[in-house]
Amino acid sequence: MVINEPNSPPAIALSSLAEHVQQGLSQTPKTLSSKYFYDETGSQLFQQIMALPEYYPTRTELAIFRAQGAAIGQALGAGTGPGEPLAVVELGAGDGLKTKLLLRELLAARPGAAPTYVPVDISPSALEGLVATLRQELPALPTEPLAAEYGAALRELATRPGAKAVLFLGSNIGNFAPAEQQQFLAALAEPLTPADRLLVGFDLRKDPRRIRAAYDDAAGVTAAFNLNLLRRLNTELGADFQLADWQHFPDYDPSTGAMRSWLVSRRAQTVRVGALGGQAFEFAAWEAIHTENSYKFSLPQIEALAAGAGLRVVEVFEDGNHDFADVVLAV
Ligand code: AVI
Repeated sequence: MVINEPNSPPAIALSSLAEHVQQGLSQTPKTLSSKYFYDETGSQLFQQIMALPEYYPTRTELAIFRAQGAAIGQALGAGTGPGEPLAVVELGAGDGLKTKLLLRELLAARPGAAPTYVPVDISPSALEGLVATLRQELPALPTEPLAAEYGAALRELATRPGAKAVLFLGSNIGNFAPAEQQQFLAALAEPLTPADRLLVGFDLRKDPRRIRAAYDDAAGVTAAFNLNLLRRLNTELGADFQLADWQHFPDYDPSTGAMRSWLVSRRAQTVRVGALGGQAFEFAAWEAIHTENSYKFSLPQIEALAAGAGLRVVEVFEDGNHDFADVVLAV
């Protein structure tokens, strides 16, 4: 987008981040997307979150893969002969820690026809780290990393020939608003053939206090992760957010499964954004910016979501506590 104002010298070409901030902070309630959490600092903070005692999803999904990795690997390759090429496309791969377990299973089950791993992530630094560890740990695995947003991953799926196993783990699906969850699954399903498989990780509904604590850890790492978004706007867009004037606030609604995070303004204040020509945004005392959804699901809800996206549930893998589910889907 280009803004041309009368008498203003050169037009300002806005980055997508600047455009997003202009739109998000002009609406009511104000909102910024969690997809912008993941600059280098944000990705590092997310790594720390995944190791926090309160943040159970990552270690629970890892436990599912450790206990049932062989069966999951089999379910993913079930539509494809062992000699046929298979691409494992992972959206939001991050450090790939959990996926390596599945990749090992697929490599062992397909001698002479190693799957090609296509990790897609918005963070180039996270991908670089992942590719470096894969080279050491799984040297036989052909890897084609893609530093891009989910839209590019969908295009990759639509154009890549051959059988595919698509991974969308970690309950990343919960970061979408409900209407978008179905739309996104439908877009993932669109290019798939009946031989392809989709594996989606869903964080399940549970004790609301445990859920809220996972997003409000005692060490304050999740607060730093949320606040890092404002630091990023200061650094990249020349905004003047005073971080001490903002408070991380998570809230969980057990009636809808909506886990939401906010940044709350501790006082009335004006923030200017250099990249928007110094545009000012007013915040009332205790006004909130919505920054993240992390929806939690029930199994019937997952079935309905899949059906609405044109997918059928092939198999469900859960931990013994029913905290998390990895669901194999097919068209
Ligand atoms: C990446 N995503 C699934 C995480 C979640 O649980 O929504 C991001 C996160 N936000 C706060 N803690 C973790």
